[in-house]
Amino acid sequence: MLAYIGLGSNLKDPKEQIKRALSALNDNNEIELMTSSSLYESKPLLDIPGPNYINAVCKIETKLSALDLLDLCQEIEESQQRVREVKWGSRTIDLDILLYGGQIILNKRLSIPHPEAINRAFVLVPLFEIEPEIKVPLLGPIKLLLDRINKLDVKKL
Ligand code: ROI
Repeated sequence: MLAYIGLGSNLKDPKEQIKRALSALNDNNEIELMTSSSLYESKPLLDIPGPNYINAVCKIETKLSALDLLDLCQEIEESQQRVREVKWGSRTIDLDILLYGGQIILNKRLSIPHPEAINRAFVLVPLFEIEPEIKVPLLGPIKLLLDRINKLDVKKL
């Protein structure tokens, strides 16, 4: 299965956090890391006070189920001592499964396509960089999704 994961960090050397998480994905036997986007910098969403975020998106090939992939993402978050005191608060590392094949998944632990992330510039811009022709289930071609948002919100590093 092809899947896309969004990564974000705004604490404790964010660029290093993203790189560590990408290596952890790559080191896993059940995952082949196919591509990762450039790093992008943006202000915290909704102008919530805090350091700027670094974000990236990667494309993986995996035989893991969506829920097993979620477990793995959460293990990686924990191994990087994720701090997340409050919802919308700063965090050392965040891994979101954005897309899992063309599947639509809705259960207690997982909503795919990721309902919030997939509308955000810091996800759409790096996803477009690595997969300009992708169609997001339920939502359509990424090109059209990008046209609706303000791409100036993110700066390519
Ligand atoms: N803001 C930005 N710019 N990037 C993120 O990855 C991010 N992640 C979050 C919230 C707190 C919503 N804000 C963010 O979870």
